[in-house]
Amino acid sequence: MSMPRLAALLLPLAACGDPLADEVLTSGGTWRVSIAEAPALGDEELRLRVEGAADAEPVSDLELLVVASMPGMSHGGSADQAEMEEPGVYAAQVDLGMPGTWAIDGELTDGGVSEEFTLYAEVEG
Ligand SMILES: [Cu+2]
Repeated sequence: MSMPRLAALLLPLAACGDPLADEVLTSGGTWRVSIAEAPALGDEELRLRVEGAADAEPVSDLELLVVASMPGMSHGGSADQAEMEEPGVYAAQVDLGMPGTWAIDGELTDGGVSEEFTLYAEVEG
């Protein structure tokens, strides 16, 4: 495929919302998820912060499934069940083995409510 055609395919994606958001609302609008601290290259732990979208209070005892992958590349992608470290802070096992932009896909579950999110972590080389 020629470069101009490739660029034309990618442009609509880039224009759709903020593609590099490090803080997002979950799919049903119940929670706000953000990167708790910028991860470093090779980090095996990624900390996410989860707050109620309405009250900005830390949310405890959620189930959180996290998958880190690099968009357009074949590495990453194994899911981990995150552990709550303190109210509103969850740590997931990931292997951020390459500098660049990582997509963090997650699913939060609280009883019968399950919502998804995607945010992005910038890993410095
Ligand atoms: Cu990569």
